[in-house]
Amino acid sequence: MPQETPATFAQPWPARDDIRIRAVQTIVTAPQGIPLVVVKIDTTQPGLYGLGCATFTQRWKAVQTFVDEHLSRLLIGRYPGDIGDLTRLAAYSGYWRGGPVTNNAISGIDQALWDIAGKRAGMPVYELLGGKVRAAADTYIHASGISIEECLDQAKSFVARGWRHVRLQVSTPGGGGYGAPRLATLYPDAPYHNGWSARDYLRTTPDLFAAARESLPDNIELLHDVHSRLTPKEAVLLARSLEPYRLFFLEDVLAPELWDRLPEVRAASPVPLAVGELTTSLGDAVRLVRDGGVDFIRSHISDIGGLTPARKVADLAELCGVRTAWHGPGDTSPIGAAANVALDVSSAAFGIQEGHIYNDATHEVFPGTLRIEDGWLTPNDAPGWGIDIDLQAAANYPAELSGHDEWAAGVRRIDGALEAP
Ligand code: GCO
Ligand code: MG
Repeated sequence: MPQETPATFAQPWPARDDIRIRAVQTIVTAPQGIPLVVVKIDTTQPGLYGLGCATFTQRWKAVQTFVDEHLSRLLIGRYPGDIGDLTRLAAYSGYWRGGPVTNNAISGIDQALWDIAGKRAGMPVYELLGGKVRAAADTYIHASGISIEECLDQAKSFVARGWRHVRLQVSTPGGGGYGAPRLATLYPDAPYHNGWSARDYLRTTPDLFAAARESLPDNIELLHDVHSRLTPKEAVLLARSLEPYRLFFLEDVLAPELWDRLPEVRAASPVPLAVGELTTSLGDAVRLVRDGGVDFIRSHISDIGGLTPARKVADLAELCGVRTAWHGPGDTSPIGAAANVALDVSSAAFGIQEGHIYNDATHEVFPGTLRIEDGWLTPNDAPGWGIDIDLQAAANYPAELSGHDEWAAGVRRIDGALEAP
């Protein structure tokens, strides 16, 4: 049972009833080998609790401490319906704001409070947001391979299972490639044998898409993730070389440090650009949408503070003609995935949703986890997120430190210089 802490911070105004936050705890579990962080908020009403995604898989211990030691005492005794005030308090009380640790901690609280609000209203969260503007969210899925052939075989199997959008990644020489298995080095004489070469990546990537257009049905949409590795000029060269293959989007051509250059790259790019999984504040996301740097905004919503800020981004995107493609990889808990879908079906700015196939163990830990069917994600109609957690099952999958550190340590150019992972 979560530990009960005495109320420290008084309710600032009379609440409309006497339900109060009783306990706040983080749960860390790794049913698919990836540490997932979830915040559980219990209330004084027996059986009424909420769950929120706080997954910063690489630094989960920091998020856990942040919630359990710093934020929970601000919340105990407060009325759970004051979501705006409670999340602003969580942010302002630290004085310095933003960043993935802070925002994931706040997101855990924010999404758990939305879950409670839905359960109290007897409504799914998408309905609290104004209700559906579409029946379901179309998703894209990741196909990858050590060779072009292997990648396209996987893509074909996804198409056969109903997907209309497939992201293609193929291995590049050395250990630093993104999104596909490691390949033996081609650079035995270089200072760092397992390095990654932007030059070779730019030369070979169009071959993958040329082959895809020849062997996949013509109506299938193709996507690709660069993972922040290029200079602005290289980004334009890649985008132009991919023009004949009609990409749905080209993702993360530049690292966040270079985002000021996105408008010029976008202006010169014949393919739509998707950016944003590395936004770590609402302000970052707003600048990308407002300043003309992106065709698709794809924040990881717990990294900008949860549903409350993300719905503002969705509204701004609608007004600016930008579409959403919320980040939804395996380091998003099923609660976070449900939050993505609640936004997807309730926002006119929806573009596409990144899909992830959760394994059986994840379904066991999180009953109600959404399943992609024929490429579509349909929200759960149960109140709140409609997703539960089995604490005993969660404990059967203890988390270890993320393997991302080991991988990132090897992402280097062939001269040995570290590269953005
Ligand atoms: C994506 C991403 C992820 C990230 C991962 C980092 O587009 O899905 O780039 O796969 O690399 O979330 O932890
Ligand atoms: Mg990405």
